[in-house]
Parts: sequence; structure tokens; C-alpha cells
Amino acid sequence: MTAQDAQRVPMVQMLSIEGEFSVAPEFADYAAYIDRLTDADYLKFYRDMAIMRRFDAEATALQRQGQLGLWIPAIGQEAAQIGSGYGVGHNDHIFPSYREHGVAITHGIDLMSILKMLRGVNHGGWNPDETRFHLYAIVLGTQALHATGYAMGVAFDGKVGTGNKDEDLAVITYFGDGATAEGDVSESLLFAAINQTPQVFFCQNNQWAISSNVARQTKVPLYLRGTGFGVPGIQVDGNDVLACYAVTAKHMDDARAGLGPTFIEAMTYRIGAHTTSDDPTKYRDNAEVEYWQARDPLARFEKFLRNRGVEQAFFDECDAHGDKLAAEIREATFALGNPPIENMFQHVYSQPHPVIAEQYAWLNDYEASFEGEGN
Ligand SMILES: Cc1ncc(C[n+]2csc(CCOP(=O)(O)OP(=O)(O)O)c2C)c(N)n1
Ligand SMILES: [Mg+2]
Repeated sequence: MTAQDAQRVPMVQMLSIEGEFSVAPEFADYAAYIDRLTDADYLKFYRDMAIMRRFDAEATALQRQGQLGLWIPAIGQEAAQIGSGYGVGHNDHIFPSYREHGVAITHGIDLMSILKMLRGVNHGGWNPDETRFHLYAIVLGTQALHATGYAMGVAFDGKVGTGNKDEDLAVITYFGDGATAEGDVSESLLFAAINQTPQVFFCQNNQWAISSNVARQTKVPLYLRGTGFGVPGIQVDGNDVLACYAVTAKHMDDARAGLGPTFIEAMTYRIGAHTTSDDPTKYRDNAEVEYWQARDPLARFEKFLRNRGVEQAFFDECDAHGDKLAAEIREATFALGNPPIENMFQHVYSQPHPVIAEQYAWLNDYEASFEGEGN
């Protein structure tokens, strides 16, 4: 056994690949969160994972038909996102990266606003003050700094550990395995530890940062990344929706109660491409994809539900619901048309900016040069 192996604790897992439920005794604190779930919660988890997957497939098709500039698939990460999303409390704030469509679903974000962003017709479009789900961050790791800053503010405002359920709040930030190699994430961990912020760092280790394997980002398991800064970590099976829910809910509760930050590493896999601009067959083996397909989060939870007596009619209803949503977003996307070009330049800065004004003028002239050519 290497020193590195010796540091490992078992990963929190509750559902086997066959959908059988069991929890190791050392994880009893997490199991207590599952005891509180109702049958309706279980069905909600499955329904939202199915919606997330259907939404993803439709958005990919829309991009291929030229309706979106880009799509960022999250197939395979449904359990990590729906489970953790439902572990977030009613006052808490979420700082996502750019792949958290499932977390968005758990917080009622209008899915069209995500599609509009990827069509380039808005900069996000939802209001973080109302949804507590902040805008997507494309610059890797920046959202960890925003989250830590926000969490420090929460602590300065005294909204931690008072026991007032309508006042206390915690913050969660999402990022990938690759983003852990950014200085911003390390700086966030240090500030979080020093200030004992009410915060969870949720790392979806989907094994790849575009074409760089996780082995190129770290020599230690990522859940240990925070320990040197003073942020304890835990690893969870990211394809197990119940484990992701329980671990997130417990550490968000702890953070809200004033027990400080935690780093959660969710072990999962990006089944699809990094984005629709990427071809993963160039850098990874099919055998690896097949290994993870056998650990599919939806198939696993479906087995669990069927073992509990959930009938086919429920799964048919989920399929029908997904198809209806897909048809609606397809129609709405085609109806978007092209916005006025000035939209692209608005909201970049809060005040007029000479470089933006220059770019806008250039584009206007360029577009005008086509006039009369039948375009
Ligand atoms: C600061 C910065 N550097 C590089 C990029 C380009 N980039 C976009 S996504 C990505 C890989 C990120 O991988 P990971 O953090 O594992 O997240 P995942 O995409 O797998 O969800 C890179 C390098 C960027 N967006 N921001
Ligand atoms: Mg990754």
C-alpha cells in the first residue's frame, strides 16, 4: 500500500450498480438524511434526472442544426447534479460553472434562458437574487472566488449558526477536476478555511478536462485537495443520486450551522463530448466509456425504484414529460430568430466603454457591407 492509498477513506456510496441500497456504518450520519426522504422525493429525483438527460439530447440536436452556437453536454453527471442540487437549502446560494444544467433544474431556472445563452442572445438571463442560482462562469475557477467572497459576506452579516432557519444560509460552488489546478480554487480554499466560511466546494470529477485526464491535474485524490488549506474533504459516488443528496445536504447543514467549509469530490464521468466542438474519440478509449456506461446514474436509480415497486407507468410518464419538454424548447428555440446585434454589446460593462463602442461600430459597418447582396 502506498502512502497515498493509506490516506483514502472509502467513498460514500448507497446504491450499488444493481440498485441495492446499503450504507457502511461509518456513514450513518449521511444515512439519516435518506431516512427523511419520502416516496415523492425519490420520484422527483428520478424525474429530474430523466428531464436533464432529455434536455441535453435536445440541446445537442439543436446545436447540430445550427440553432445554438455551442452545447455543453452533461450526460452521465445527472446524479451528481440532481442529488447535490436537492441537498441545497431554501436560503442557500449556488455558484455554478457552465455544465450545471441539472442543478439549474432543481432550482427552477427557465431552461430556455440556458439555451438563449448558448445561442448568444443573452448573458444568462435569470436573476440570481430571485433564484439563488448565480450565472454560469466560463472562466475556470472564478466562481469559487465569487462563492467564497459571498460566504465571507454571509458570515460578516451574522447569518451563520444563529439557528434561525429563515436567516442562516450556506453557499455551494461547483467546479470540475481540471479547475482544481487553477490558482483561483486554491485561493478560495485558503480564504474559506481561514474565515471558516459557511460553504461547500462541490467538485465533479468527471475524469477529463477537455482532453487532459485527471491524472494530469493531481497526484493525490481530489477530495484531499482542501486538507492542506484546512478544508476537510469527502469522496462520494457521483453516479449515486442518494449519496450525492445526503452528503451535500449534511455538509450544507453543517456549514449553515457554523461548522465551516467542506470539499466534496463526486466521482463521475462525462459520457459525451466536452462540448459540441470536441471529439473525445481522439483522446480516450471506448472501453473506458463502456466501463462508466455500466455505472449509469439513471439506470441504477431506476433499478432501485423498480425494486421498491415503482411501476412501468411512472417511467412511461417520465418519457412523455421529457418528449413534451423537448418539443416545447425546440419550438421556442426556432421562434427566437436573430436578436439586434447591439444586444451582444450591452451589459458587458455597466457603463459605456470605448473598446466595446469601437467593436460595435466595426460590426455595424461589416453587416452594412452586405446590404444589397440579398442577404
Ligand atoms: C481560466 C481558463 N482557462 C482555460 C479555459 C478553457 N477551458 C474551458 S473548459 C476547460 C476544461 C475544464 O475541465 P474541468 O474543470 O474538469 O471541467 P469539465 O469541463 O470537465 O466539467 C478548459 C481548459 C477556461 N475556460 N478558463
Ligand atoms: Mg472535468
